[in-house]
Order: sequence, then structure tokens, then C-alpha cells
Amino acid sequence: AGLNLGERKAKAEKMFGLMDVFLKNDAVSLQKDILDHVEFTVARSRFNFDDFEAYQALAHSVRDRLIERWHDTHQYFKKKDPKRLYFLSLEFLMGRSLTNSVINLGIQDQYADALSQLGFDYEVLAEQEGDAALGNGGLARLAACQMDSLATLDYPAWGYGLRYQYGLFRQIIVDGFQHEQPDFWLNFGNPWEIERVHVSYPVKFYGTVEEEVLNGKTCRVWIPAESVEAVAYDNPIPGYGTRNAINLRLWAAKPSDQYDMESYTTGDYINAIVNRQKAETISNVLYPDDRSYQGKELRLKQQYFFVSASLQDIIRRFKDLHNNFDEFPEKVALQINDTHPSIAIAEVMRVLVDEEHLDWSKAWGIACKIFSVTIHAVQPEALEKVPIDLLGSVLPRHLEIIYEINYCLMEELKKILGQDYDKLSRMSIIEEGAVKCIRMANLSLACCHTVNGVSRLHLETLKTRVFKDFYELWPQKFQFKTNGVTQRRWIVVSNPSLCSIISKWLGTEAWIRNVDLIAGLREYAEDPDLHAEWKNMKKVNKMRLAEYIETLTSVKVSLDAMFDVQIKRIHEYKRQLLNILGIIHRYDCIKNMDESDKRRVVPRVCIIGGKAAPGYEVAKKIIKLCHVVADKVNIDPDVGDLLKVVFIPDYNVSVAELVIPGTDLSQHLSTAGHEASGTGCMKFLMNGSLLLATADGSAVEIAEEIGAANMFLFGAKVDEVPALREKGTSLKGSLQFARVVRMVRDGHFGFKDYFKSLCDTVEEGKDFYLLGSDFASYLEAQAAADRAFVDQEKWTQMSILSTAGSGKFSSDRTIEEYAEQSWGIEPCKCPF
Ligand code: GPV
Repeated sequence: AGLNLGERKAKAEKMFGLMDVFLKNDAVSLQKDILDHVEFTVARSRFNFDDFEAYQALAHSVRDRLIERWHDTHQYFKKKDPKRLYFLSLEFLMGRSLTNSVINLGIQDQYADALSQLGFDYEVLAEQEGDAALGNGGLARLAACQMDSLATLDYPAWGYGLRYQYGLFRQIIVDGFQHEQPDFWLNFGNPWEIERVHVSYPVKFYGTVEEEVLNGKTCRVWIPAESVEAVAYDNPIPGYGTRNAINLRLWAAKPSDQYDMESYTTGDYINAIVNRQKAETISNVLYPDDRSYQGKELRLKQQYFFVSASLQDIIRRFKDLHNNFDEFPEKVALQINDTHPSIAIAEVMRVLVDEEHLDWSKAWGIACKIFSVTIHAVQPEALEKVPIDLLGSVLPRHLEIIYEINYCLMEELKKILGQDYDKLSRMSIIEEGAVKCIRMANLSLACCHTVNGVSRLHLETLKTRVFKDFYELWPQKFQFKTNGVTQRRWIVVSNPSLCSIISKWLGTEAWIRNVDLIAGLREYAEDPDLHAEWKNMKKVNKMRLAEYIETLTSVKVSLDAMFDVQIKRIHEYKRQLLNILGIIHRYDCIKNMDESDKRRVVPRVCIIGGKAAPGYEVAKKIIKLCHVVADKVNIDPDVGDLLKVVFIPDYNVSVAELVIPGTDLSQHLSTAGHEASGTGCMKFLMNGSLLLATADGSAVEIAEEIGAANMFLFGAKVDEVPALREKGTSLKGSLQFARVVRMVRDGHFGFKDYFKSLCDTVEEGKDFYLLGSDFASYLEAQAAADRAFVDQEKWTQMSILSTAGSGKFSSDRTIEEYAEQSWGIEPCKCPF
């Protein structure tokens, strides 16, 4: 404040010159820091503290190191003033921070040493941390992986989102039924965030729009009726093997300090306070529905709340060093993660036109240069449609702006398409119908310079189905960036034994930053020494998983069995039901075998985990079915160790870190054309689990990388699906399928009435997701997996080739593609 632009730049330069590294990372310094935090931050005596308190102190000492790098990085960004990427997402599924941070900072061994001298076990302390679960599933975890890659690759990027007080619900299972419990994850404080009380912005809602004359020009002015304060919470994200640490800024809603004098003078002091407090509800809770838009007011308010605060922050940062909005697109790239933040487009227009007084076409030109969007959906139902009445009430000025954008769009389209009113109405941002709605996807398509799909196949689907009209008009906008996951969390953090094997055989740790090198393992795919180490690694991880299963479910499993896993959100299209019906088939076969046949059966532990959206009845029935089948199978003496069925409750990121490394075979069963990409499969692939999958989403590209012979592909192809829906099930498959469905229907596992409607969903003629027609092919793929498992050398070779072929599926590759093709940003590496 008080300084002009030149002075501010000079000051930034000078401050940068003062930069130095303060905190030391030798074991003694770390110990001292930890004990200081025990004493002064946790406020326990340094002579008496338990594991949780030790974890808190440890976390705070890591946090100090993160803050130091965070400051240096941002000082450097400020000095360089590069084009920055702003990643807007309503969900980030970060999981735990401790182990990931310590590994990325490169000081794990030092910490482990320091702690053991104090009498603590680093791994035990790490287990004290709860997950940050501010997201639902793949979309949110992808955002988290991408933040890790952005930091590691030194990109000048910021993440922006919402700081929900309640993350995704905890799943508890009572008598085989899912119940939801609130995830009040901030109960014990959160050492990974930094509250920035001084970084806050007012966000306005409701009210009216009026006409005003300003400098002889009439303008529209929004007179809001409600103001809520957005307060920043910063979460440093350290890169691996670099000093850079970027920021994930999450907004929390607080009551505004603009007092509503009216309510005070009426004397209703208590109610006035209570009403102010209601403001906080905006950031209270994450919507737990994966991909179904509910059209709720609170959801719209959440979206606008975080978008408005983020844009105020971004524009303030821009104005700090610039005073001409022509330069905005040279300094700012805005990425919108699915359509959830797409109200940002209208907000940018409102700020530029109403507040910065740019003319409309100039403002639109700027907006079109800064936005890009990634679509994660396939099904048209997943696309957000906001009822006009709702938008008009919460954000009246934005509704006008969207009408204006749509008017311009329609004028432009008429010039190209003429009088094709069907097409015009399909492409319109406004959907005329019983309930008039805004199509958020169309708003994004009209503005964004790039529209990304998340796998090659997904982009094809977008081009030929959901966004066909837009693709024909603007083919150059449409791109895809196949998703990826970060090998830092999914190998280095979660599978240390595999990590050392890879480094040892490649003779370098460089693959942790450049995962393409992992292909070097191919050379040793048949080496008996590597095989021995590899099998041992699997065994150690299976032991950990077996212990976890026994603690949670009391089911004892054999380590010789094939660990067969399907973990992901429960959805009909993901076909967990196909898996369970396959298990029933296996059970049925075993029951009808004599002893000599049984000796040839490959023992299996079938593991399923995942949450169902609270209102999704079919998904909840699938969870219950899994439990009743497990109850019957697991105690059947005819079966013994040949088959065990386990449902892992409360699946989340840290559970995934435990389960994936211990998996032999993982299942990805979506009906072809329904999974946009899938990212779980990539984590399994990296960890050397073999994949049993349909030719859907990224599995198609995985097959290209590792060779189809190294996985078990099955089921209808995308282009066969429509005909199969018409035609119905083939005879051979249908007999076996009908038999297992009948077992459920007849109450073989109990709960006959309860499962009736579930069985109905896969009846001939109603089987939308084609379980019946894919069943025979599914069983064949399962049989092929059994045969491969019998030959352990062959299996291990396939497993090595899976890891070796996983390089493409790193989020580092994805992020580099985005940086070059969509965002136009370059690395900006802090030189310390
Ligand atoms: I739309 N995805 C998600 O997790 N939640 C959603 O609401 C929507 C999509 C997922 C897709 O289903 C996956 O196929 C994809 O891999 C993931 O987003 C990340 O792109």
C-alpha cells in the first residue's frame, strides 16, 4: 500500500535478495523442533506425550519446512511474474499429508532417525493422521494428483477450492447395510493448513439489478442483499526433488462484518447473531453425490462462493503488478474442473464489464482467451443444469449476463447454421422445458478455448454424442489429455518395497521425477532374481492387507490365494453387481465339485470396497448383497480357503494406499462407453497388479502400452453396445447368468424381498448396463486369470510388465500436456 507499481517491483526484488534457508534438517535439529512443538504448539510436557501428540508435533515441524519453501516459491513467482495457472475445483481428495510431504521434502530418513531416538516409530505416528476427504472419487483424487505434479514440475500454479467442515461421509456397515456418519475432520485441528485471517473477500448474493448512468453511459448495477466473507486457508503442496511448494487455497465462509443494523435496532440481538452465523453453512458440507446434479440452492451458492473469492484474489494479484486488462491473458490461465466452477465465466464478465468498465466485446475476448475446461462425464445426466429461477434469485446479474452471452452465441450460430432451429436449440445455453434451465456445459463450451476429455475414447464419445454439435462447429477446441496419477504417492509413499526394487534395478531414483524410465524394467521381466524380489514384495504387501482385513472383518485369508480387488464408488455402470454375480457363480461351481476337482481351483480372496451415495438405493442394495454373499460363503466348510469374500468398509485414499500394493488382480468392469477414464486402474498398474477390464476409458490405452496379452480384457466394445441393448442377451451367457440371478431372487442368500428390485434391474430387456450379455465373456476372462495365476513365473512376468508399462499414466505426463496444449505456462523453478 502507498507504493507505486515500480516501487513494489523494486521491493519484491530486494526481499528476494534476502532469501535464505533457515531450517536445518539434520536429526538433531529435527528432534529439537519436534520437542519445541510438543511443548509450545501442542502444549504437552516434553517428558510426557502420546503417539497422537507426537504426530501433531511432527506434523508441525514438517509444516514449518513447508511454509519456508512456500514463502520462497511465492517470492520467486512474484519476482518472475510468469503466466500462472489457476486450477478451480469444487473437490480435492488429498488424503493424508504427512508421509507425502516428508518424502517430497526428501527428509524421511532423517525424521525416522530423529523419532526413533526419541522412542517413537515414524510409521506408527504416520498412522495417526486422518484423511482430508474433500471430494467424492476419481475427479477429486485426480485434482490432488495433478497438484502434486504441478508442484514437482515447477509450474507456477494455484489450486482453489472450498474448505468443507465436513468432508465425504464415513461409511459404517451395520448388519451389511451402509450407514453414513459425518466426517468432522477438523475436530483435532489441521496442521496442514494455514489460516489467513487477513486474506478475505466479501461474496455477495441475491438482491436486484438496477440501471444507472455513469459518465453518460447506462450500466446495469447489481445491488446484492447478502454478503458472506470468504477466508483463505492455505495448504502448501511440496514438489518432489525441487524447492518449489505451491498453494492450494481453500475458502471458508464466515459471517460478514458488515452489520445488519436493522436487526440490531429492532432489539432482536440473539436472532441477529444466529442469522449471521448461518453464513457459515455455505462451506459446511461436501455434496456426497457422485455425478448427479441435484439443482440445490446451497450447491449453487457453494460454487459461486469459491469462484467469486478466487477471482477476487486472482485479480488482486494481477493488479498488484499490472494495470491493463489487455495483459490479463498473458498472465492468467483458468482451468475449470468439470462444469462445477463454470459460473466463473459469467463472473469474469461481470467484473470486467460492471466493475472494470470494459466494453462487452473486449471483455468477452479476454474471457475466451483465459478459460479451459475438462469434462469428466460421459452420461448426459451428469451435466449440470441450473434452473433459471434459482439462478435469477441467487445471482440476478449473472443470469442477465448469461442471457447476453447466449444471445451473442445464437447470433453467431445463425450466421453459420442458418435456420436449423433444432440444432440451435440443442446448442443454446438456455434449455426450454418444463423447468427452464441453464446448461452449464454449453456455457463452458461457448467460452473455453479448449475442451478436454480425460482419455482418447472419452473424447470420441464427447465428439460423437454429448457435444456433437459443438464439435462439428469448433473441432479445434476439442482435445483429450489421458488422466494420470502421481507415482510419488502411489508407489513411493504407498509401496516402499516396490520403490526400492525399481530404484535398485534401474540403478537410479530418477524415475520418481521422470517415470518414463520405468520402462527400463522390461529388460529384466524374465530375470529370476527380480522375480524373487518381486514375489517377496507382493507377499509382504499381501500380509499387511491380510492383517487389515482380519482386524476389520475377522475374516482370515490365505496368502496363497489370489487377492482380487474392486474398489471404487459404487455405481450401476461400474458393475460391482457383475463381480458379485461372478462370485456367486464361482461359489456355485465349487459347491458342485468333488474333491479332486477342488484341488484344481485357484483360491481367491474377493475384495470389494466403495461408498454409495446416500440416496442411491440400488447402490446400497449392491453393498448389502456383497455382505450376505460373504456371510454365506465365508463359513461354508465345502469352500474353505478356496473362496473368501470381503467388503472393506469406509474406502478412502489411505485405505487405497494399503489395498492396492497387496492386490494380485484388480477389476474395472464398467460397461464400455461409460467410464470417462478411470484412474484406479493406473494405480494398480503401477503396483504390478494385473487388470481384468472392459475396453473402456483409459483401459484401452493401457492395453496399448503393456500389450493386451498382459491383461484380461472382456466384454462388449463401445460400438457394439447400442445393438446389444436392442437385441438382449446371448443364449450361453444367459443360462449361467439367469441361474445366479435366480439364486439371489429365490432368497438363497436371504433378504429375498429386499433384493427383488435389484434383480429386476438386470432382467432381460431392462438390463441397461448389459450384465447379462457380458457375463459369459466375464467368466472367460476370470478363468484366464486363474490359469495365469497357476503359472507363478508367468504371472510375475506379466506383473513386472504392467509396472514397466505404466509410465504413460503418470499425472506428470498429463500435466505437461495441459501446460503446453491448454494453458500456455512454463516452469518457474525456485533456484535454491
Ligand atoms: I462427472 N468422475 C467423478 O469421479 N465424479 C464425477 O462427478 C464425474 C466424473 C470421474 C470419472 O467417472 C472417471 O472415469 C474419471 O477417471 C475421473 O472422473 C477423473 O477424470
